[in-house]
Amino acid sequence: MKINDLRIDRKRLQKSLEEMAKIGATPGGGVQRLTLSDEDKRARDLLVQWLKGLDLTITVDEMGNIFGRRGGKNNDLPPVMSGSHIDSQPKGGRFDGILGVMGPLEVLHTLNENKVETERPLEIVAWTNEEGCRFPPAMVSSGVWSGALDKQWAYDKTDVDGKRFEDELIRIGYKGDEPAEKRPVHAYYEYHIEQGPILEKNGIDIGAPKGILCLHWYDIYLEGEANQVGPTPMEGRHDALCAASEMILKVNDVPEKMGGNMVATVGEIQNYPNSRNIIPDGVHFTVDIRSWDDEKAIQAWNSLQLDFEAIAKRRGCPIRIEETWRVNHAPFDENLVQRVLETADELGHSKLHMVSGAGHDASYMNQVCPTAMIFVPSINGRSHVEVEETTWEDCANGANVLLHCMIKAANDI
Ligand code: HGY
Ligand code: MN
Ligand code: MN
Repeated sequence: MKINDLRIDRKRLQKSLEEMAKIGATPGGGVQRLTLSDEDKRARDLLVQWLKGLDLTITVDEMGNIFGRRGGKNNDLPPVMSGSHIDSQPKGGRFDGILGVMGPLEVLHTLNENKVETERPLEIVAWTNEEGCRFPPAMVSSGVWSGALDKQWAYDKTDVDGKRFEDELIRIGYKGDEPAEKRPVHAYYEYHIEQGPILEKNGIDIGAPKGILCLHWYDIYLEGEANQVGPTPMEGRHDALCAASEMILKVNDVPEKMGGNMVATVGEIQNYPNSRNIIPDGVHFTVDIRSWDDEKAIQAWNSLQLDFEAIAKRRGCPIRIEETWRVNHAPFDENLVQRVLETADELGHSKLHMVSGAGHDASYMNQVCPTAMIFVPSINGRSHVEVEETTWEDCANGANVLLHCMIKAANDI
């Protein structure tokens, strides 16, 4: 068969996604595969089994990143790599991340069965802890691998139950020996659902992001004064939850205050002692700010800090702020992005040059090698929810674009 006529096996891709969706399946039709959980382990074991079935050389590194390598004619050349993540949000969807692992798996399967040889080796990767919900921050393992984050700092991160990242990695048997250190990669493609409404709204098959917004994460801790809600007058209370409430609305207002092209969200909050007849004396909440303009995101944060300090002072609730994590916006390699657009064209798909509001491991890979992404539509623009959905046809379309982008890149000399 001529290379240009190669297509992935749509049914096999669908079946692999359906198999993975059974691991951590939730009653609402989504998945819960929190990073380094038993469900994550089962999905990893299944992936490794499938990688072995394709005769790939498998390595697991110190961060639990799983690599599968398919040799080329010249194995001294840096590989073409494609991957994403297996872990999910607490009530996540059946496509976020896993499509970007099953896609390249299907690509390699298609190349094997058609006995296609490429100049360069090809590698599939499943990055540990892309979501960052159990162990903040997100994309931590591609961050360590790319040299942007410190391995020990990541190892010492704890979840709400105080379990350490490294201990959980050992517990599930995926703390590998391979150093989690960058090495030359010729091109990195990440295949992912859009997780937003744009492609569907415009009736477009394939998205080619020009890059990913910056992501800034902060943690805010407030101290109040607990007391019986009945006898304690309103005057003179130090109610940590009221202080937090005022701050949370400031977060919601800051994008407009900064002139737009920004999102800011409080997604997580813990309130203590969280009893209906005790005035709260402790609150922790998170802040997530994203923009294409790194500087503007920092200005937004500086403005919020001033607001927070003033509210904390007025309410007599001492505040502690942690600047948890920042990753700059990631402008992708223009040649690789152009290749996605051209390949979509060649395959007869409509395509759109856009921006990714969601963070991906490609944010860090973009710091160490030429990087681009391939998006397919999210039905109703929903993601990080159990109803996350992409049609099987769209899944196949994106995988075919990935197939030909990888072949072209693997034959670049
Ligand atoms: O936060 C994100 O956008 C990604 O899901 N980690
Ligand atoms: Mn994802
Ligand atoms: Mn996600």
